[in-house]
Amino acid sequence: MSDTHQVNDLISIEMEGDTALIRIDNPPVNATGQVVRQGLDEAVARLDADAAVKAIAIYGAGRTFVAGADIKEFGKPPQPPALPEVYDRIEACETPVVTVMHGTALGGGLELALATHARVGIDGLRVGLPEVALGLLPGAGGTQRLPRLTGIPFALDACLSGRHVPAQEALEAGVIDRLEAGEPRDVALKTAQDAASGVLKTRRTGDLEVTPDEAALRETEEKLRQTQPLLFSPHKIVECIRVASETPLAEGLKFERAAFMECMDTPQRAGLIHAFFGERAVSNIPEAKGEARPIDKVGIIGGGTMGSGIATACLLAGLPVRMVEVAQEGLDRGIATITGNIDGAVKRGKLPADKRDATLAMLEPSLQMEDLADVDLVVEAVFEDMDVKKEIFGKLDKICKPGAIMASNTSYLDVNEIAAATSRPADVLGLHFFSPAHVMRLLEIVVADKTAPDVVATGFALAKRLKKVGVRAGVCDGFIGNRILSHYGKEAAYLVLDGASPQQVDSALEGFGFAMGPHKVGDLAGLDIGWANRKRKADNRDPNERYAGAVADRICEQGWFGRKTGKGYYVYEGKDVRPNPDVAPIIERERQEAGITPREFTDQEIVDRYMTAMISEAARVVEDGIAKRPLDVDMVLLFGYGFPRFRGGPLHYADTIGAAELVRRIEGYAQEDPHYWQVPDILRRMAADGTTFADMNKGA
Ligand code: 3H9
Repeated sequence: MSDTHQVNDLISIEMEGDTALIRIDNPPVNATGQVVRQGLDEAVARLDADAAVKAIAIYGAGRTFVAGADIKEFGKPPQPPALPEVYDRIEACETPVVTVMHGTALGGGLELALATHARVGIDGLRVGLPEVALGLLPGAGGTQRLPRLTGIPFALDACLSGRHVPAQEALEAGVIDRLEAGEPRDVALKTAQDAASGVLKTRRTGDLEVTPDEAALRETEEKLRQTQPLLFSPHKIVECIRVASETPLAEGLKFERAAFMECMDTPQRAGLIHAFFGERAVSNIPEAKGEARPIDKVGIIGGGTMGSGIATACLLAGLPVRMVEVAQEGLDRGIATITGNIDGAVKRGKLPADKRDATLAMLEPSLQMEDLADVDLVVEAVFEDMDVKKEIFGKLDKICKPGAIMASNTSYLDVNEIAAATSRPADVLGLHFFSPAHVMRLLEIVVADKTAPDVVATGFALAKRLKKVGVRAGVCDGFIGNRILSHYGKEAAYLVLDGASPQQVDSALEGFGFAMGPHKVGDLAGLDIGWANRKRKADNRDPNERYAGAVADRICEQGWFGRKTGKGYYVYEGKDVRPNPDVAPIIERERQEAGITPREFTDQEIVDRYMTAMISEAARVVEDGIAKRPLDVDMVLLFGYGFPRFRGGPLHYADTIGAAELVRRIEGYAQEDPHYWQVPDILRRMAADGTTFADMNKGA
């Protein structure tokens, strides 16, 4: 007979003969918030004091074991008991305590298991210490106990990659002692009985010694210095693991705790946690939650880089694709690109090799638009020309079945105008993918005036299916991302005209954390794209605006479009990349023609001006309602534009500067160029009432 009682709302104890089962029930992911910590502490203390209890097993209710500490508590005043203290008390118990894990055991969840005296995984389990992705380190014993079980190389890899380790690998590495099948409660009972009878060996992890491995530590330190010089927590992780190999557990835990608190105090931790919740919050809007239309087959118009990338993304998600091109040559090129993409996915381990052929077989190439009659969604991905797009949508209107969704992958154009070319604008929206579309995670879901709610919901459902981060955007030139980009892109050009070199601008921004500076990005994307865009807008150029495209235009006139032509701002020869020596004279001539006396900029000035420009336009995008919340802008920049994740996004970063300082900066810059530098009204209001973008995220 079992006898169950609640320790508190989230923790219960079930007695089965001389064994006890502790159940953690804190949906959705059993995070160890204060009530869980308190309940666990009480339950274990009570059972350990009971001489009739021969073994204790801890398991989780619901879809997963414990996914870690409760991230929502971070940055707030800590509430006792602290997680490491609870775990130390569990490890110290006289009664054997074992853990049974299912789903994912992550961070503080795995650390709980490491502090118990044996660990059993249920098939399908994944374990990991992903704290590094939050700017933290495993702070409840993970850096000290894991190397005692697995050795240093495995612990370094687990803590620095944060990856979710499959159960079999965890078993082989010594993280878990057994792998079993069954329901968590049943396996927990059997495990407790085995521990009580001695069939399952139990021991304290802290009693084990770490095998020293100086070479692995040195090599990792050196690699991190080169690859992650700006991040704080990875370096601290290595320090902690080194200490684990040199000192007894108690001292190591003290060191780890201090290092964890240091990480907790960094702005990187705040930025990365903003990114964690932002990624989830973008789809936490009523429009995303409505009923979606079923999508079983996708049509794609255009086999260029974008069309092929979108087709690849759909195929990898198991969605059949019909791809239409106007000429056989274009179709062949598209098929070749998709085949290459799929082979790349196999090589990178994204697709099992035995699924390659079946995945490619879901692609149906066609030269007839009429073949799109049976698809549920069409994504048009031809070049940016309004007349061409209108013609295509006019045809689609006649071809597509009732209820089919018609989407444009336009990156700038007016989706209302495109929708008006059909008799069913409610079925039209923008789905703006980012190149390469099978790799980049951002999808802007552009909602036009007449787009139906279930069409918007389908956009979000598609993003989820393609494992993308779908962000709602309103209609304007460039939507969220490209509108902001075209503004701060000008500042990069002004900096060069006024005295910085393209290389200095790039290296200053790489020093801030961008993977690549704007000129390298331009070379990679193709300078001809911006050139075409500037020509498109030439007739409507504002005479008061300082022209930013002069240098880039001269470069393009030489036929230098960046990487694909071997030359742009840089020269590309194999792996060798160096500044293009012919660009400096071009810049010089443009400065002379504009009567500019070049001046020196420090890297900090470059970063300040560039970031202030980005923040200004990002603020206006929120003010105009193109983005619903500041966090939507942040996620667009993080997932589509290489913004450094540890800085959280431009508007999260803006809060670290403060609205008043931003206004002061813009007013200062405006003395040179009052047209470009204008204080957004929203920023002025925020400066006056002392509010932040974070406040707006909370309110929305
Ligand atoms: C840590 O443990 C520190 C310790 O070392 C030391 C402490 C002293 N807390 O992702 P999903 C929410 S640091 C609070 O959509 P999935 C999430 O926001 C922690 N909330 O589901 C979402 O809420 P909503 C180390 C959390 O099935 C809901 O749960 N651990 C937490 O795609 C569902 O999440 C990690 O970093 C949390 N820890 O993926 C693991 N986790 O529905 C972080 C999730 O309101 N978590 N939520 O939007 C994950 O990686 C994934 O959530 C997981 C499930 C793989 C577990």
